[in-house]
Order: sequence, then C-alpha cells, then structure tokens
Amino acid sequence: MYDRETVIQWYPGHMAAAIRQLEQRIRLIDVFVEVVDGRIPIAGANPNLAELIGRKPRLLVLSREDLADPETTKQWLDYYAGRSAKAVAVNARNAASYAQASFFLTQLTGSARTRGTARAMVVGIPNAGKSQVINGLLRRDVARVEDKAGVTRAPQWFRVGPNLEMMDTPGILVPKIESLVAQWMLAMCGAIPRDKFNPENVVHSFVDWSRENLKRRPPPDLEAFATARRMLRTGGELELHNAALAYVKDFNDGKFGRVTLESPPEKKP
Ligand SMILES: Nc1nc2c(ncn2[C@@H]2O[C@H](COP(=O)(O)OP(=O)(O)OP(=O)(O)O)[C@@H](O)[C@H]2O)c(=O)[nH]1
Ligand SMILES: [Mg+2]
Repeated sequence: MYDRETVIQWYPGHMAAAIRQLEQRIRLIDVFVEVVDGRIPIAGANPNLAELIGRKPRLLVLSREDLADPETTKQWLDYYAGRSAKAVAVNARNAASYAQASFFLTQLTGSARTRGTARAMVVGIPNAGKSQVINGLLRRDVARVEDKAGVTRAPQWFRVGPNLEMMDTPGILVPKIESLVAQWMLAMCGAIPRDKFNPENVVHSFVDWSRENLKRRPPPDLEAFATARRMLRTGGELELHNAALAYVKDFNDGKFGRVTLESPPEKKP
C-alpha cells in the first residue's frame, strides 16, 4: 500500500526572499502578467500573488494550451470573461500563440506608455512558463527556460520595446499547500522538483482521479505503465519509482492526450 497522506511542501528561502523583493518593487509596476498552467487554473494560482497584484491591471495567461483539454480551456476563458478579467490561453512555446496576449498587454499598458516606459511584472508559481512567456512576447530567447521548477532565482528586467519593460520573477508557491489534491496536481504538472515528492503516490492519485474523470480515454495505471516499459529491478520486480518519474514526464509531454485537471466552478442555475 502507499501512503497518500505524505505532505508535499516546497518553500525554499529564495521564494520567501522573492516575494519580499516583489513587494518592494510594486510601486514601479503598471501591469501584472500572471502565468498559470492552464491544466490547473485553481491549484496553479498563488493567492499570495493575487494579494500582491491587488487592484492593479492584470493579464492572466493560461499556459500549456497545447497540453490542456480544449473544451475545458474554453470554459475557463468564458468563466474569466464573465468576471471581466483579461485572460488568454497560449502554447507558450509557439510564437504564433501570442497575438491576443500582445494585444491585451498593449491595451493594459496604454496610459503608462504615453507617460514614458510602462513596466510589467510577470508572476506565477514555479515552472508555470513565465520565462517562456517573456521570450514569446519579446520574440527572442532572452530569459532562461528549463523543464524543471525553480530555474529563475532572482527578478530580472527585459526591455520589450521603446516603451515597455518586463520583469521576469522566480516562481513562488504558498508556504503551505493546504489541500492534498492541490499537492498532487502541482507535482503532476511539474511545479515541484522531482526530488521533493514521492512520484508513486502522485501517479496513484492521478490514476484514481482519471478513473472518475477520464473514463473515455483512461491512462494506464502505474503497474501497467511500468510493465509495458519493462521497468524491472534485478530481481524481476517492477521498478515503480523510476516508472512513476517517467509517467509524470509522459503526462507533461502530452502522451496521455490533452488533460485539464480542474474545471471552473459550476454556474448557479
Ligand atoms: N508544451 C508546453 N510547454 C511549456 C509551455 N509553457 C512553458 N512550457 C515549458 O515549461 C518549462 C518551464 O518553463 P519556464 O518558462 O522555464 O517556467 P518558469 O515559470 O519561468 O519557471 P521558474 O523560473 O522555475 O519559476 C519549459 O520547458 C517550457 O518550455 C506551454 O505552453 N506548452
Ligand atoms: Mg523562469
């Protein structure tokens, strides 16, 4: 049996330092670009960042459109539109994906641009795609992007044009992730480094979830996955730890199809 109650937390010192640094710079910022993995728009958002943004103009960028379920992404965009929030879905790796995001950003920075240089701060949890989004909006690979959480460690400014500057920031989680569901979802989507959680537990939780939610195209369970991959130890037993890490990677490479883990709250009738 596996122990699903093991708590997943990751709040290294650089995150606590980063949130303080962002607070100190808040006066400089005209617009926030909040990047959230479009497969987990709830678990993947950080309420402490929402508090930091306060009432300043915000563009919500749902990343990983290419990995998310298209129908649910549409529902999420309708949900935000109904609350008059500016939100777009992007495949952050695809240059063609940024037209609407650029348009909204130009709108939101309009009055600040006329006064001089507008400043946008890009925020989100680790591995959400913040640096990738900066490169996409700049149309140049300037910010360091890597397929692991915790790559950007300090705030950094980039000039986007004659009158716009954007700040890349380190991914910031909440000090304590309250819900166990949010914990496995964050780990499954790559927001937590692989040595900070038990991948077998996370995959088991995902498979349990998929039994309810992906009935038409169920992903394999961990044992079937390991068997198909012939991931065996010397004694012939399944090597489930490495299989689970490979499973998480396959999920993030879209091998189980386009999957969104969270849907918008139901509309009241
Ligand atoms: N398929 C896909 N991959 C994406 C997308 N957005 C980001 N990625 C990938 O996700 C990984 C993380 O992207 P980064 O831009 O480094 O993430 P970050 O938010 O800056 O992460 P930290 O600096 O660690 O906080 C990279 O491998 C990106 O190429 C997307 O929309 N689709
Ligand atoms: Mg980064």
